[in-house]
Amino acid sequence: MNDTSKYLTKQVRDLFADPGEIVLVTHVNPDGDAIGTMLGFYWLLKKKGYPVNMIVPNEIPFFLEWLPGYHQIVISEINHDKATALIRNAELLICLDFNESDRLGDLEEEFLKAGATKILIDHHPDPGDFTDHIISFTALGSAAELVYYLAIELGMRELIDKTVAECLFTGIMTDTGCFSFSSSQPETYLVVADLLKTGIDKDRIYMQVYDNYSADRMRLLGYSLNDKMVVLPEYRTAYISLTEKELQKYNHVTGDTEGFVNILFSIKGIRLTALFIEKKDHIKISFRSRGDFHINKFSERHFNGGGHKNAAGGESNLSLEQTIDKFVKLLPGYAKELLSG
Ligand SMILES: [Mn+2]
Repeated sequence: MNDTSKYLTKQVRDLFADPGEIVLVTHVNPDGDAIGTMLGFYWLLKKKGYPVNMIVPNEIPFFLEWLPGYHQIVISEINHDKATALIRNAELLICLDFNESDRLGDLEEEFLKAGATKILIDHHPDPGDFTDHIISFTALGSAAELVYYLAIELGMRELIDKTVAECLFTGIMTDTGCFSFSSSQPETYLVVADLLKTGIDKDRIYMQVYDNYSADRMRLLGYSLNDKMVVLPEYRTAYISLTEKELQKYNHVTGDTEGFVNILFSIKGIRLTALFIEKKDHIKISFRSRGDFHINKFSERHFNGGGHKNAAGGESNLSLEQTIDKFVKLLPGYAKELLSG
């Protein structure tokens, strides 16, 4: 092991010499990067011979189910007692792909109470101060790419086999929208090249993630675009909203609305997109932007959310109509930013 690590500090590297019980956690509504990163790291640590477990706060989208180790992940929403016990017994708690403790959902309290040494491994801007160590690299397009670099610095290069590579590739692919954004750094492709050398079938991975939907989901997409899409050319904005009832009508399952918010950029000139989903007790919002419009700051200020410069989540406790009304009324205040460039 060298001492010229770019991504790891010596203290964190030392923690991995003899870590004891490791528990990996990721954020609510986990996406391809959250799960790919978690599983990639899980297999690395397991192959190294370390005791390791994984927890997510809530349901994982079905299109990630084929990933190796998927069924080893403890879902707190379903098995809260087990998740709690794992957190209590952990010696090393590792947070992957998120930057604030409230992203842990119903695990937050238990996590903050836990006596374990805590490490944050992430690529979102402005990481909160809730762990003992922070490994945060916001220039990276995915947490999976960061875990690849950490593996190298931890001397685990030879442990990156096909299983690990499938997981990390999935994280990089999904968080860069198949290399369409957040993937301008040449290094990302070197990582991908190295992962491909393990013999993974990237076309199969693509199909399993993106070409795996039900006919109902396609009909929901058609309905959303035809009946529910609102375009506001004067603010270069487009959005879709869906009620619980509408989702039920199309037999919605977690992951079905994945990608809806990005499709809206196919419209010429659009700079800001949003998807409003009615949940039992709140409205879940996905925001996307193009160019220099910092959607994470917008969401943080108005919708209790956060994320990346061009992709962020948010939520609202108002009704669906009130939430949309609030959103639309905010746009004139941002007209200058939305219309410039
Ligand atoms: Mn990510």
